[in-house]
Amino acid sequence: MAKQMGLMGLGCFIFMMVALQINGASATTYVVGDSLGWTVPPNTSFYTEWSSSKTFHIGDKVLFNWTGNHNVAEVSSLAEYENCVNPGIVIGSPVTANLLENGSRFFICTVDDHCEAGQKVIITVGSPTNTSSTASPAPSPSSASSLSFGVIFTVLSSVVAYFFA
Ligand SMILES: *[C@@H]1O[C@H](CO)[C@@H](O)[C@H](O)[C@H]1NC(C)=O
Ligand SMILES: *[C@@H]1O[C@H](CO)[C@@H](O)[C@H](O)[C@H]1NC(C)=O
Ligand SMILES: *[C@@H]1O[C@H](CO)[C@@H](O)[C@H](O)[C@H]1NC(C)=O
Ligand SMILES: *[C@@H]1O[C@H](CO)[C@@H](O)[C@H](O)[C@H]1NC(C)=O
Ligand SMILES: [Cu+2]
Repeated sequence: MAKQMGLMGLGCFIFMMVALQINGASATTYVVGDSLGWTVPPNTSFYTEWSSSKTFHIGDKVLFNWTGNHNVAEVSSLAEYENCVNPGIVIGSPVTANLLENGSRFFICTVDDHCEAGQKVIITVGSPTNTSSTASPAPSPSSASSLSFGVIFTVLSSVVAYFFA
């Protein structure tokens, strides 16, 4: 009995380790703009370049860090983002957006003309949003997850086989 409990513990442990690997144990917090932070950028493509240099995953967070007179507002569409439409609601500071699902989130600063000057960013999780006619094709689904599921099944079958042997 003790031996069986031990085995069960081991099985659960292995299962959890593999499951963690699937979910990507390394959830990352990204500081928007890195060392520049959240401010009026040196050029209007700054945050677009910053964002496209990252690959965001479900479970990651983005942190807006600023000093001085800025804010963060989330708008609901690419059109509102492009037109710097002020939603009338700002998110309190410090602002951390939790990326809980695939898709694009649109963030702007509504102070003065900061948004028009490029203080806005699109955070896309999963397949890229069609933000231009030159939108790159979605990355093909990686074989990594199916591989990991294969590992889970192998491990589980081994544990089960051990029990019934
Ligand atoms: C925008 O500014 C950043 C930081 O100074 C620079 O690295 C980048 O090349 C600039 N992009 C353009 C299109 O000028
Ligand atoms: C936020 O910005 C300040 C400087 O403006 C910097 O000292 C601090 O480390 C930043 N915080 C994070 C979490 O990056
Ligand atoms: C999110 O998108 C990625 C890449 O497109 C995909 O592999 C994954 O299955 C998606 N997850 C969900 C929950 O839709
Ligand atoms: C992507 O955007 C371009 C230009 O905005 C548009 O012509 C095209 O139909 C869009 N493609 C998809 C798949 O939405
Ligand atoms: Cu601002």
